[in-house]
Formats: sequence, C-alpha cells, structure tokens
Amino acid sequence: MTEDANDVKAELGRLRDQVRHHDNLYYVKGEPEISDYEYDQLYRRLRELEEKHPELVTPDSPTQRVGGAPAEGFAKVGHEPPMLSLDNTYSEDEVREWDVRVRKGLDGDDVAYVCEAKIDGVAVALEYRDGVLVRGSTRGDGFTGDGITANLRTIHDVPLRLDEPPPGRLEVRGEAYMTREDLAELNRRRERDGKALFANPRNATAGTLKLLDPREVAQRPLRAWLYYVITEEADIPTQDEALEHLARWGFRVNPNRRRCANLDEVFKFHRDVEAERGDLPYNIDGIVLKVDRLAAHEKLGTTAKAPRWAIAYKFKAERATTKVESIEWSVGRAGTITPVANLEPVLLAGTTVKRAGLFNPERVAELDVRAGDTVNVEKAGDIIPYVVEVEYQLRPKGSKPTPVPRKCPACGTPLTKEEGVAGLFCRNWDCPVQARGRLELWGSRGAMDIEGLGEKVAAVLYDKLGVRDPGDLYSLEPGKLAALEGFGELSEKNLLAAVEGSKGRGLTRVLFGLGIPNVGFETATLAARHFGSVDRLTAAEEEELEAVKGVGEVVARSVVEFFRRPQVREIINELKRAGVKLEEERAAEPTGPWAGLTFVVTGTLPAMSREEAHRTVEARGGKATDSVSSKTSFLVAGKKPSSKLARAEKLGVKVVDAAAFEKMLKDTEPPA
Ligand code: 0OW
Repeated sequence: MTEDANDVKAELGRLRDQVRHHDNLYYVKGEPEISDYEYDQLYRRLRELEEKHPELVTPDSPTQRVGGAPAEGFAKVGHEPPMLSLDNTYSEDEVREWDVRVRKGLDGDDVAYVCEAKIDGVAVALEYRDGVLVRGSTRGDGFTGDGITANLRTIHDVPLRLDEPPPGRLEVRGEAYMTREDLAELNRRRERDGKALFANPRNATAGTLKLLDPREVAQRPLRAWLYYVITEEADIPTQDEALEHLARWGFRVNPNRRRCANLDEVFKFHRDVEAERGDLPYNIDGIVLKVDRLAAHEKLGTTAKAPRWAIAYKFKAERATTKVESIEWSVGRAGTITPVANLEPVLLAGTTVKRAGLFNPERVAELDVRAGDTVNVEKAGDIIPYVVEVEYQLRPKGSKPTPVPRKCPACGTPLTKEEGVAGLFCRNWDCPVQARGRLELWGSRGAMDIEGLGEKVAAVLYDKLGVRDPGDLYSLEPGKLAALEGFGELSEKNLLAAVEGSKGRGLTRVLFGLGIPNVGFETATLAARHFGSVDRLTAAEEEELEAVKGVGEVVARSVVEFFRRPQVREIINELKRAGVKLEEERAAEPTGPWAGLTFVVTGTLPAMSREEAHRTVEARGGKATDSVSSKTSFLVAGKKPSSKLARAEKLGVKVVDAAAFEKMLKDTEPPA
C-alpha cells in the first residue's frame, strides 16, 4: 500500500506532538501518563516513518535531539541584553541595605520581590523563533558566550518546540545543572574509565557543556531550570507571571520560589529553603531576590556586572569546629604532595567528617596549623571539607610548627619545587605510588581497557611480580599470578586474555594510557590522528606538535619531554616487541588553497581578532599556531607586534602586514 504523502505528513505531525507531549510530562513535569513501553512504541513508529521519509524530517522533531559529528569549536554568541551575574549578600542587614537602595531608586514606590532558590549550576540562554529552538549558548563573560546549540538540544528539559509560543523571537535564560546523585553515578563511571573525577555538580555541568561531541553530552545527566524571559511579543508585567509563562510554554521552572510582599517574608523564605536544602537533589547556594514588577527593572537598570533589581542572598557555608589529631602527607599518581588533617570526628553538613584538606604546603605554613590545634572546618557545595582557620587561643602549650616533608612519603626521594607553581612534587619516575598509578591508568576503561586491572591488581603486580611499567604486562609469565594469594588459574587466565586483547586499542588509547602530563583523552586523540604512529609522534619537534589544532605550547613541551625519558623509550620498545598497535587512522589532511601553510598572528589586526584570523586561516586549510618557528610560512604582523616579529625576521620567515593579509584572504590562489 503506498502511503499518500499527506497521510504520512499528518501522521508524522501527530506522532511528534504526542512524543513531545509525553516528553514534557515525563522530563519537565515529572508526571508521565503512559508507560515506557507505550512511549517506546510511539517513538519507534516516529523513527521508522522518518527513516522511510527522510525528506520529511524537521529539526524540531523529538528524534533530532542528538546531533551528528563533533563540533570543531564553538561560534561566539553575543548576548543582548548582556547575561549579567548577581551581586551577593550574606546577611539580613546586607539585604536590608539593598532593599533601601531599591526603594530609593523607585522613588518610594511599593516593592514586592519574587524569591527563587539559587541553583548552583551554569547559566545558559535558549533562543526560539516562532516557538522552534534555533540557538543555545553559555553565559561566557556575560556579553559573549559560546554557541552550544547541539549540546543544549540533548537536554530533555530543553524543548525543541514550544506549546502556544509567542510569535517571533523569544529568548529564555536559566541554569543547567546536575543532581548530586547523577554526578556520583557519572564519577563512578569515570573512576572505572581512569578519568579525572568532577569535584562537584557545577564543574561537571560546565565541563559537559564544553564538550565538542553532542553524542557524549547526550550520555551525561544534564538538567535545566529556566527563570528569565526576553520577548517583545508578549506583554508580561511581572517576574511571577514570567515564570508562569515559562511553565506554560513547556519549560521546567523551579517550584522553590515565593512572591514576598516584604523582607520578613523574604527572610522566612531564606530560612525555609536553607532548612530543606539537604533534601533537594541538586545544589543550591542561596536564594535570588528579584523585584517583581518588570517595569521597575528598566528604571533601576544595571551596573556593569549585575542588575540593580536582583540580588543573591547566599547561605553561609556549613562549618564545624574540632581538633586536629595529626597531619599527614601523601603523594598522588602525578607526584603531587598533599597535606591532610586527621580530625576528631565531627558532624558537618549531615555527614561525619574525619579528614579535611589542607591544599598544599604553602597553605599549611600560612595557617601554621599543627596537630593538637582546634580548627574550623567548612564544607561548601560538596567538595571535600577543608580547614578554614585555627583557633590559636586554644593551642596546647609547647606545640611545634608542622614540619613540611623534604622527602617523598612513599619513596624517600627529595621533593622538588617548581617555579610559579604552588606545592611540592616527587619527580622520581620509579616512585611506587606513581608507578602503580600508571599501571592502573594503563588498564582503565579510557585507556587500554584491561578488565580486572584495577588499583588492587596493579598493586599486586607491582609488589609481588615486579611489574614496573605497562610494557611488563605483555611479558607476564603464566602461572606466576595464579600462584598468588587471592588469585587462581581462572583469574590469571582472564587477566592475561584481557592484556592480550588490549593490544589492538590503537595509538590514541596508548598515549592516554601512558599518562603524559597535560595530555587528556581529547589531546591524545588529536595527536594520534595527526601523526598516525608513535614513531612520527616521538620524532616531532615542539613546533610541529604546536601546529596540531588543539595542541598548545604547554602540551607540545610535555609530549617532547615525556618521550625523551629513557624509561618511556624502553616502554615503547617493550610495547613494540609485544606487538601492541602503536598506530592510529590519520585524520585527513585539511584541504584548501592554504593547505600545508602555517601562520602566526601577532599584534592587533584592524578587521578581526587573532582568534578570528586563526579560524580564517584554518578555513582555507592552513594551520595557525602561537609561536614562530622555521616551519612558519607567514607571520601576520598587526599593530604593536610582539617579539614574534623579531624572531620571524631572524628565522627568515615571510612577514606580511594586516593589509597584505587582507589581500591574501581575497585571493583564491595559494599565496606566493
Ligand atoms: N542560579 C540561579 C539564578 C536565578 C538572573 C537574571 C538577571 C541576573 C540574574 O538560580 N534563579 N535567577 C537569576 O536571575 N540568575 C541566577 O543565576 C545567575 C545567572 C548568572 C550567574 C548566576 O548563576
């Protein structure tokens, strides 16, 4: 039976409306009306129909949430009006002073406030045209943010099409966030994958929104509340009604809000929200007061940083007092020496705290914190508690300043300082803690993904079988591990099979698994795809590395220094002998009239920023780097060029001024 095109269009329209409606009920209202099975049937039917009629797919279809290929980078988005931040207050008195200023600015008019819970997330803006989402962006510096539409589309709380929207342009702003539980689950996955953990939901949200690949963003548990409306079309007299419009249009609006006719009601709301803060699944760090009448916003205006018609009234960080039993120093996988205070257990923010961070040796000296001291410990958000101050007057007689270690607590190597960087470091490659950490990283999910090679097994292999580096894993003798306490034939067989199976993972994962300082998974991917083999990579000079898009001076230097180490060269040889794949599919060389040319821009150009000049060069297949070398094709010298100009002249690199660069941009032929 041939489906008549109109019937298909009509059915697609009905299916999209139904799926959108049930998405809103499930994600935004949290009140699903149908079972997951029934929903899946609808969604599957919509998918099938769209696959049969791809020409009828529309961007606002619920099936179009997760975009395709990763972005190269993010376009800049201007915010009009600017996305301002909030001034802070920490006490009722400060709020009273602000209230007086507001009333003065409104010539004594009556003032009511809308108070909202202040979500500890990341501010975002969503732009709609006739009810369809057309762009999404971060706040950035308030004036210019990053265009992250594809990433925001993956958040189910972000409607792709609105119910009964105002016609024309509508912009809504709000907060993207994660719940604590969702972050804990995400960190459990990252720990298994050997990735760095996020300290708190805000960092996790910010890090996720910056990912270039929307498919990765779609795997993350992002949520959003919306709280601000910009539109010329609808006449909205108050913030309270603005929030109601947002809910009606299909946005998630935080229910923790109250219209307050006076400050007593504001302070009551502040107390109520603070009291229930621990029960909320997401982090809040205070409340936001907003003058309810929107016409008053115009009248009060803004400072450069924040509106005069809104203020944050923050909660005090949770604090407790207890005694320091001892101060201990530990070394991390990357050699950083960290002090920790062991405390007399104390209840803080609903949990019993036995340890608190002391950041680094400089902080210990600055606080002059000692065993036996009475200290105040604070827990803000959900980073680990830290010591904020010492009650010196309670210090026991005869206590001595805490000695800062001079040797690594794990291997006794003298510790080193690094200029411009706080802290002390153990730079002994063979430091057991660091060597075991490297084995663990090598086996992690993000690296060679060796099932069973976690912290415990890495320690056993290191301590009992003399495994010193990843290369040794591939020459493990059968029977050795099986003979050990807690192991047997089967666990050894599984581990050896997993090690064998890891050989084909490719250069990206090898580079990530080697734990090169400053090289995370994304940088490892860029380097591996650019060079294609470990030999080409290890033969590259710093400048060649810098020419790789996304690799800067710091990473380039890290990579070159890392592969100069004899221990690393030995590991690479062991991996080669073991037949571990050390190649990667090379990214296609960029094409265009400037392919193969490298540009450096210095000074100020009249028509564009350095960033834009870089993008322009790359759009023509060229490379743009930050430092001049013998491999640089052109130095573009704008006004007030830096020392790069002298270096270019010394190296005989061709120098062009802004006008010549502009002319080159107009030529379609490659420049001479
Ligand atoms: N984090 C929040 C929140 C809120 C904006 C409107 C104009 C200036 C502030 O829950 N509920 N309401 C506003 O109103 N801002 C908030 O957070 C701000 C945004 C930028 C920095 C803070 O995150």
